[in-house]
Amino acid sequence: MAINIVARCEFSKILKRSMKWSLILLLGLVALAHVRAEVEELDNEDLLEELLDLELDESEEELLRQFEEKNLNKDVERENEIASKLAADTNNILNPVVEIDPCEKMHCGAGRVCHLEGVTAKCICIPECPDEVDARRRVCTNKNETWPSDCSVYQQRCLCDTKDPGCLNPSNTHLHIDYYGECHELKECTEEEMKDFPRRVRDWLFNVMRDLAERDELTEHYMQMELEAETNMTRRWANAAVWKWCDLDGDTDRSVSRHELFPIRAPLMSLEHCIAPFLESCDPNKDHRITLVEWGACLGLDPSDLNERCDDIQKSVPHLLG
Ligand SMILES: *[C@@H]1O[C@H](CO)[C@@H](O)[C@H](O)[C@H]1NC(C)=O
Ligand SMILES: *[C@@H]1O[C@H](CO)[C@@H](O)[C@H](O)[C@H]1NC(C)=O
Ligand SMILES: [Ca+2]
Ligand SMILES: [Ca+2]
Repeated sequence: MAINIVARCEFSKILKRSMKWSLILLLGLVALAHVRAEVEELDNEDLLEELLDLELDESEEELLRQFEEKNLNKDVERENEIASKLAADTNNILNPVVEIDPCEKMHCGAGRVCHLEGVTAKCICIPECPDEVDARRRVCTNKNETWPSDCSVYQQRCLCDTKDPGCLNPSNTHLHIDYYGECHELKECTEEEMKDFPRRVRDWLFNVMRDLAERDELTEHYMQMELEAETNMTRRWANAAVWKWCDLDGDTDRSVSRHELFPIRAPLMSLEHCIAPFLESCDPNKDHRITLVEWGACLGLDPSDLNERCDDIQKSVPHLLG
């Protein structure tokens, strides 16, 4: 994080001096710092997916895929953004005519990459996933099978979707990630642990919000809510709770469905064995939707402290130049 901030400051200074070669080096540094920050996030904070005994129908599955992809694409998009800035700069210096890459505007989704056939851009199944030696990259699927990485799961699903010989089992068209980490017997959450859990989630949510604010990755609207949370203790947990609830509500129907919980459930499952029962407890009327009042209640917050203040623009575009 510190590296990131330092890199950004340095970056704008150097930009002013128009030292283009340093700039290119620096972009590399920003990219590196960014990747580090992302890895940290995955390790300790970016926690969440689905455990709830899911019986998925096709449309739910599609929704789930979109969530998986959104998570995955966040990293890829950022890297691409940095890479294309770098490319643009290099081009301006070396070659004023910028070539248009037909793949640049192509969004292929998880497990797929853009491939040029002559001048035609096509999405194909990713030919090779990086060799993963880090056990923390392993994922557990809905079939309770451990795969080496999320990439390998998406790749397999793509191979089955396209009836490629690399498809190991036709049912793998329905393969998805249940949680990050190896499949294992899920430990039971004791009553004692559960009692303390809402407080821990509150803390965690506030810390995530603060962290995003420091990295300038919240919209102006949520920046204001974060500022309020910093300066007013009574608003601290409530604002973080409202922000996360709005953030999870991807289709902005003002309720969080089971599948919209994916981005917090999947990464947290292996780290926090209470997350599944906790999220269950957030839907006491079992209608599969979590309202803001239900969300607040399961976090131990008073409904009168919760103002439904969602930003209409759901996601800010992270600005590279601060
Ligand atoms: C999933 O697999 C793990 C390890 O292979 C096993 O310990 C666990 O009991 C399995 N879970 C279920 C629900 O079958
Ligand atoms: C803090 O927030 C509470 C609840 O919204 C409000 O009543 C109070 O006036 C605020 N305090 C300050 C110092 O802004
Ligand atoms: Ca929703
Ligand atoms: Ca409900």
